[in-house]
Amino acid sequence: MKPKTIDLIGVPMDSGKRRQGCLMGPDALRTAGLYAALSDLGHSVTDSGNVTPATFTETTGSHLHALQETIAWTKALSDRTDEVSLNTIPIFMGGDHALALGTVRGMANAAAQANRPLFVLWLDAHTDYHTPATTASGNLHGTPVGYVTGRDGFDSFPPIDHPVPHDQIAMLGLRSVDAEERAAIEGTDVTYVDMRHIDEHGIAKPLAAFLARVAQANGLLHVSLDVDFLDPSVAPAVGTTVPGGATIREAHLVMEMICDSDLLSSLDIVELNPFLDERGRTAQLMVDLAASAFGRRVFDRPTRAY
Ligand code: 4U7
Ligand code: MN
Ligand code: MN
Ligand code: MN
Repeated sequence: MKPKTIDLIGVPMDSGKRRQGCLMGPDALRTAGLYAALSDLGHSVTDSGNVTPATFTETTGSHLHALQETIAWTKALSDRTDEVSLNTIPIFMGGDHALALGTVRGMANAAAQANRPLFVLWLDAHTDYHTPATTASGNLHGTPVGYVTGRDGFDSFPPIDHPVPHDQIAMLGLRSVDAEERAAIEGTDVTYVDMRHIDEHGIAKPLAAFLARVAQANGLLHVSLDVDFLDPSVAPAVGTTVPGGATIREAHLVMEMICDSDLLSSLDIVELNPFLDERGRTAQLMVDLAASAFGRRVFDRPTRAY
């Protein structure tokens, strides 16, 4: 992989759900050595510090948790992402998954400016396809895909000028989908790949097909990596544990294939809750996965004969 310019952007955001702790995520990723892991691979890395939202006044009486705070973060993050030059790959160090309301909205605007289609790879146990009207938990980290695809009901959020078309989204690792999400997403062209499909056919096939479509369309690729994509036995530092997730090797393979495609234009690492971690192992795993996406290999090519 050719040397890249990478911008580490901390997003100490915790408003997307009630269980707190993701605000420590950026510092846990720093402590686990994200900067050094990427610069040791020959990339030019900057740590731009943390984003802060504008001031907000929380309203009460809504079934949505921390609505105003999440709106403030969405504005701050889409403005920050709008600024990113397409020659730089931002890595958004979360923070919970509600940060993707802002990062994906911002990347969709940046892609539209450059006249290129934005593709989104969603690595998650969940589809995160709720709207404020359908979420039963009221936790907005379950809504970013609903928002960026232009679903109704996000009234006080910044308007979606460039909805991401459903057929430019692939979700891998699914195993917890609410009835309303399932009903809404089944009629769309989203590529949704659940764990059963991965068990049966492997993770490489659907990913290779998606990456080929991105390349074919000269698209930008935003990858959103939710810690709960992985099985909680190997990635315990997450509030929403769902058993039966991706293995360490499946996750590395995804990252290695993303690297080989040379298509990655932005990355979220989200839902890391260091308060729930075991001696930093989940933070370390996330750093190692990021390194795989940026070229870390045992060998550059397989052995010739065996
Ligand atoms: B995450 C959930 F009900 N669907 O809406 C909800 F199962 O960013 C979970 O993927 C959402 O971790 C999980 O609260 C959001 C629940
Ligand atoms: Mn998620
Ligand atoms: Mn999830
Ligand atoms: Mn979660």
